[in-house]
Amino acid sequence: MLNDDLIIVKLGGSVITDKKSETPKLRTAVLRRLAKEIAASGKRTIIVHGAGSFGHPLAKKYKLNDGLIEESQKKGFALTQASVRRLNLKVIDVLQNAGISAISLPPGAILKCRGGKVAEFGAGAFDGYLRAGLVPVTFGDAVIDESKGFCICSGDLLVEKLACEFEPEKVIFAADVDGIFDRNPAERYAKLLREISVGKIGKIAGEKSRHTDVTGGMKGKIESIKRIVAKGTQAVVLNGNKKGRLLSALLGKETVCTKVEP
Ligand code: IP8
Repeated sequence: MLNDDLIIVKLGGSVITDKKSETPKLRTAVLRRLAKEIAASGKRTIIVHGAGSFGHPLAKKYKLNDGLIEESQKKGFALTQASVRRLNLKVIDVLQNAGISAISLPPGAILKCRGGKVAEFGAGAFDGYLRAGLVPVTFGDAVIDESKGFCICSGDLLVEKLACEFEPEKVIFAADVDGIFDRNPAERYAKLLREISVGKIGKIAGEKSRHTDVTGGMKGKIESIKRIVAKGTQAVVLNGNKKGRLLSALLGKETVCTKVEP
């Protein structure tokens, strides 16, 4: 389903929440600005957001990504879903206040995983809302896994699945770093890669997040990007904390970022 006027935007959990916090904490001002940038672009979008401090600490505490091993995890599963949905409703609220007709599509209600990979996917729901001129918003969630009971479905995995189904113009990851670096960006002499081909990205190590990230940080993102770009869609990684970069990328204007080309 080719949608060459559609852009998938991933709002990283480390951008829209305070990921270092062990308790859920929204970064309201950043989220409001990003919402305004999306609205100002006038682009047709699907928005995916990460879970940040609303999901990762709970998912880690109850070992949800290991699957269903013991009874006590069921409580953790329910608590995690409720928490990420609270975040999602806050995101929807901010997007609507910015003038975006955002509607929520919770993964826990519309998809199933198998072995940690998305198996059954409600693409029809996204398509229906897009055709109605609405903006579907989905997010990293705790979901049913047919082989291990349950698992964590990350926002990046959803972006990958959506990109595969909808073949958008591009996908944009608003992260908490300027893009993809040639080594750990915390290291001296780390260089931002402005443009890179999918063939070369395989050699970039990607750093696993230092915080309570159960879904792999930049390392996991690079794996998803490789698969998205291999299907012919351009991927852009930029810093969502820096004003105007998301808007520029949405409009196809030059900005500080990494572009991964097919
Ligand atoms: O923040 C993780 O999604 P992500 C979802 O996109 C949970 O990696 C529930 C931790």
